[in-house]
Amino acid sequence: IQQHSGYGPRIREVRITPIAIQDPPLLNAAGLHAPFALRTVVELETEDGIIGISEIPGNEATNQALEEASRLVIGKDVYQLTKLQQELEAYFGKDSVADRGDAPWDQRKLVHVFSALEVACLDCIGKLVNRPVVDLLGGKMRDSVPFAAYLFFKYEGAGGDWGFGKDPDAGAWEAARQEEAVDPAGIVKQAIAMCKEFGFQSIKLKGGAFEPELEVACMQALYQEFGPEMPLRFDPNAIWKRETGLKFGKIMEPILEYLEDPVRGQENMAWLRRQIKTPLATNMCTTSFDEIPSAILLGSEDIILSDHHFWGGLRASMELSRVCSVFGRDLSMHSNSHLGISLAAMVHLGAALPRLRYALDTHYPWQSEEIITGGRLAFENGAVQVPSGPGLGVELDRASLEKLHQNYLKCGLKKRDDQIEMQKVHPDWTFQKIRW
Ligand code: GKR
Ligand code: MG
Repeated sequence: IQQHSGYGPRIREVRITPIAIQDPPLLNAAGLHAPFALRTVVELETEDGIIGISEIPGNEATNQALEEASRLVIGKDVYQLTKLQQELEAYFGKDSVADRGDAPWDQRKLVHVFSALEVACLDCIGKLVNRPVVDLLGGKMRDSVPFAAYLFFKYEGAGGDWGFGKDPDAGAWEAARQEEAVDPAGIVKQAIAMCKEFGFQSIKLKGGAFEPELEVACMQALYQEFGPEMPLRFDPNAIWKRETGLKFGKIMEPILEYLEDPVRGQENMAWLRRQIKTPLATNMCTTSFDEIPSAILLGSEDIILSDHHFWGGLRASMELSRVCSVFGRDLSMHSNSHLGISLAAMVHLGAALPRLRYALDTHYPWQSEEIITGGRLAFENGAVQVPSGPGLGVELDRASLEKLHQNYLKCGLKKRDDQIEMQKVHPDWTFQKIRW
């Protein structure tokens, strides 16, 4: 069979810009967020001057792989995505399941590289055919995509140059975002402020930072405050032992919409899932197609929290939705600290999914900066309208990109390491993948 080499516009240039964005001191199972979160912005320019963009988590090793990948990508037709993926795999090989690492976030390199290139190509294709990305994924199933309030335990501080200090000029939510939240009263206050600002209609609390008793008391306080109409989720990032998952899973059974990664690994998740009624969700134990057979065999989760940044792009996430529906699983979305290019891509995907039962995760309220023209994307009643312009429907603001790139150069961070940040506050603290 003759290989089709394609005849769409070819990629002339790939630009990779690491940026650093202000991030408050948020706590999680692996430690503390640094004052700056890293992202990487990728631009693909075609020979006829069309520019496609994407955004992925920032990491020096991934950026180096992206630089290497650009050499393979130059001269390729933007439409030939499957072939492009095959060529990248032939050159780099594939990430292994173990490459994901034990931290709450995914540390694989190549999945991020491919996702960055795929989303930028889809942005180009959308611009070429004058259609939004959602239409390239099968069309719009909803006009806006609902997100959940994503609460964090945190130390006082605005992050960025303010560090643990506060920006005195901040407005309502911006001021609330800087407050300490280490107990039920602080978490409830954070939830009220975030829901008031963005209109969220589901709430997730990131746990794994304190003893289960305290964190579960926070969930109970949220339930008291918002009542049974507000869906609640809790995510300790797999730091609990089986018995802890069972004890607190049972206690939270009456108040949770779902429980996210209470325990580590598919076997432990499957064990717990057999004993409690609450649906289990994951962005940690089933994170690639290679893990689907064992996930189904064992029955490790009810909901897969996809993330186009590490599931291999937007089309792969659509394929995952089909797999989920075949096996009676739901699909929703995971997030990390991010800006508007990622949010736009998440919204296009969320809008294209045939079934969307659960509001998606987003860290967006924790960020204050932007790299897209027109400023930050708006939430209405907790949802974001699907951008209607061609491609992702968002454009790079070059002045902001440059400013945030300067932040990257100044802050000196090269990859996310929450343990190091935590040790600046508690020198003896070490990450334990199962703590309680
Ligand atoms: O931002 O600290 C964080 C989160 O813990 C993040 O890294 C996780 O990947 O949001 C994520 C999750 O749902 O596990
Ligand atoms: Mg999670």
